Amino acid sequence: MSHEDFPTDNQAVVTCGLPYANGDLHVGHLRTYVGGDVYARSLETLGQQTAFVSGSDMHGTPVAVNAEQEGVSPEEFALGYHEEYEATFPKFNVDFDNYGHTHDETNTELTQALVRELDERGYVYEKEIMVAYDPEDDQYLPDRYVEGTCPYCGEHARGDECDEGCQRHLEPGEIEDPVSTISGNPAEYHERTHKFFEVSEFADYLTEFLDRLEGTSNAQNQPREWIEQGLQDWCITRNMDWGIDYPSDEDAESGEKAGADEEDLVLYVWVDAPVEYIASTKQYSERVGAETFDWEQAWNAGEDAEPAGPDAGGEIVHVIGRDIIQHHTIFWPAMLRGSGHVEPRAVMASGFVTLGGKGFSTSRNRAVWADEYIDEGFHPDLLRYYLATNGSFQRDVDFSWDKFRERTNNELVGTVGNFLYRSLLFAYRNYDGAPADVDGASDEVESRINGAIDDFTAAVNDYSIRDVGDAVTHLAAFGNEYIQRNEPWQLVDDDPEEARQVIYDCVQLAKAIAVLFEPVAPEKCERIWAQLGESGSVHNTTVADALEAPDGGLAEPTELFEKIPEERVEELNEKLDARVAEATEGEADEETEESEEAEAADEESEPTMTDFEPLADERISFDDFEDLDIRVGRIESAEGIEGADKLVRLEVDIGAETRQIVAGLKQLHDIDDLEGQKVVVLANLEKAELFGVESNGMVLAAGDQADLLTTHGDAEPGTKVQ
Ligand code: B3M
Ligand code: ZN
Repeated sequence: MSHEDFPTDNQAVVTCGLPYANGDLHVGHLRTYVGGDVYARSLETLGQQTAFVSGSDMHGTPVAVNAEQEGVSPEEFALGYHEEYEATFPKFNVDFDNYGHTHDETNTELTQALVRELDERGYVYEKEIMVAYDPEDDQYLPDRYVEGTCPYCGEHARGDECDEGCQRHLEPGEIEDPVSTISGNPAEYHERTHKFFEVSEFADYLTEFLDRLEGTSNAQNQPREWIEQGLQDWCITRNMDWGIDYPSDEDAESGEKAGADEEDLVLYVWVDAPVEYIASTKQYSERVGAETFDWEQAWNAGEDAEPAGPDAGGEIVHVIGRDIIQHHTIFWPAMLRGSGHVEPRAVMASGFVTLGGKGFSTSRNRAVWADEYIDEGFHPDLLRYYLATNGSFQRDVDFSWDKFRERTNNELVGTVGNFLYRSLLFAYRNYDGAPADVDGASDEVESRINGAIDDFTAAVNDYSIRDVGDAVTHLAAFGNEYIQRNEPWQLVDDDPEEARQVIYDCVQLAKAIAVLFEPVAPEKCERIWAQLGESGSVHNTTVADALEAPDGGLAEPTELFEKIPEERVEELNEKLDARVAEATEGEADEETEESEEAEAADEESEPTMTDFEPLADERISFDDFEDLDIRVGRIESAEGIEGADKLVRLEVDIGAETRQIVAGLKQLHDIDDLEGQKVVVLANLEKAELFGVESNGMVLAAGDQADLLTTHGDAEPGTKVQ
């Protein structure tokens, strides 16, 4: 790995957290997979050699408990969902180079080899611990087979995690008042010998690792706290038979089934699940050949590998949900380090998705299911755009059909689609393609495209897929402004040469949009590519192609995106409400909001919390605060900005002067109501340009809806806020 900017000369591996093979996928789940796919495609667009891999998580008690409740074997149960996922991801253009599962031979072998390596290097020891046991059913009760009281906060908790209280990972034997989730019988604690991985040995290493780690800031800050609180060693075996057997010494030589003599001792699911990242890369390598992608080089998984230095191997980027940060920034890097593998370069941890402001609830059918979305006839790229660009990756996003419609209609239809259609149609009708006899794009357009490439590259290096999308919508908004300003429909008669230049520029912009928007909207961009008469697939292009001369010939343009009518949204909202009502029919009327939340929180690894971004860890000094020049202002005038769905150009009186400020306010505020309002302005923010308009300061507002801050007394414009 390097810490150089992308693209580097190394191979990159982008992974997505493995979905537990135990239920249908909904829009909430798709955020991580769409995010990973957009990121992997963006790296490729920068020219970075990349493998994009994942697989289904087949083992563990989440799967075993559900299978038992349905009366089928865990293998049959999990394989069914695995096949469903394998078929669902491509429907959203989530295009893994390899999608495996944790129960296959590759993962079994690599997991056992990795554990053996940890053992040989002295990081594994045995310890007697108390394990919950159901005497009536004669069954051990690991993890989610047991529930009880959290020893740390006293809340009701699952055996492996305090999901309703303090969110801690719980080790076997920790939960108090244990009860079987299968039979409801009270459990006893029995003493059993288990294997422990010495995570505590890695505290210093992990502290340094976190300083190097890139990605979203939540993935760096939270684990620092856990390390400070002291790391516990980690029990890596379980008393059950569904899972990968703990490798015994003899197995290494004889290759026989491991652990036969140990009573049903398998590896904890969180040991073999992340190894699937390596296994899936290996399967990809084996399919395409090591010349194309060398998994061993990427993961540095040579048999005699010493602990790999921070610079060894490929660029590993893990894309996950924020509920599994601890596993990816503490346990997994320690496992990699302790077995001679490469450390991750970055962890991108996404926020959850809520539905109309509330949590998804699969038992109440309060969800937009992945298949349902497709069956409703919506194009996958619309949802990709929504999920990828609706807020920063680490924040929670809300999905609602209303917002989905609004963003599709304003941004995809109004900005991107509109520019492409009007300019390509003009070119097709007047010149039968890109105008000939033009000596390349104008300086202005070339520099705009270069600017978009710079923004795109910076976005990838900031791990911000939202900025990847924004780089393109801004370029399209510029295109609309450019064509409007130059009025080629007038120029065709007045100045035909100039008209040819303007339209050539527009075709060049369209080509650049196709190249740079492919990571977010791959299928739609293939269509633009075909309309542009370009050969091959836009998937195989890189940023440099954005400035290559257009092919010349054009196919007859058609509209790329369609507006979603308001009635459609009403219909979809009604359907959802009816479904929730049906699912909850017969439930007591007096059911409170609280119990709904508790029920929602009970869902398996579901994004259910409508919480806020965590409070910033780092304190700033009073001096730092004093550096902010915050003033009372009064809005003198307000007008919308063409091509931007939320932005408003304001003239704001801040006492000493009147400033032009661009603010995203249209979500909540009517433009006509803004004039005369008192606002709070950060006056010494550096200037920025938004949609081609200079913004000189920032108007403060709360939340995604941009609820404007104001004053309540008679503070005049210019008054300092302190
Ligand atoms: N199967 C899913 C979860 O806990 C879990 C992820 C494994 S990633 C290696 O959200
Ligand atoms: Zn707790």
